[in-house]
Amino acid sequence: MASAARLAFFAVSMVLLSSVAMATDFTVGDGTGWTVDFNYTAWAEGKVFRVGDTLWFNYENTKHNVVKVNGTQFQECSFTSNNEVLSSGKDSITLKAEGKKWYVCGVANHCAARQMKLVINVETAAPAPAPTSSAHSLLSSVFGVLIVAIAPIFA
Ligand SMILES: [Cu+2]
Repeated sequence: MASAARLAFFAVSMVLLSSVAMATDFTVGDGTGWTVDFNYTAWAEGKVFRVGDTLWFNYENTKHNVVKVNGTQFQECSFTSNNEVLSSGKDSITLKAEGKKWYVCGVANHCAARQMKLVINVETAAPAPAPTSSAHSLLSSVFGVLIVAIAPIFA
């Protein structure tokens, strides 16, 4: 029984480990980065952004920046000195709350004329995923072992 109990403990540990929510890092524009004439709407399409995930903006900081704006400012490509501006060239933004987030480039006409604008919808943090198939099959096999180990006791 001792080894079966150890196996069961191991299986439960594996399931617990696999249910730790995984945060995702997104590089905006992937290999292209944050630059002019790239369709960030298309880039964001189909991606699921969740609280805890991180956006990375990679760009030449002499040519671009990242301005956090609201929906109206996003539509109009207008913002004020009150808007937060990131300008390191390698900026990370960890998504802290649900809802829409808007980012534009504040340089020249990059927002209005060169597509440097990104809107995403942030969803709740990832729910604990179902056990992965490997952990699941491990668990099943451990139950199998347990039953085999226990069955003789009741036989
Ligand atoms: Cu720009």
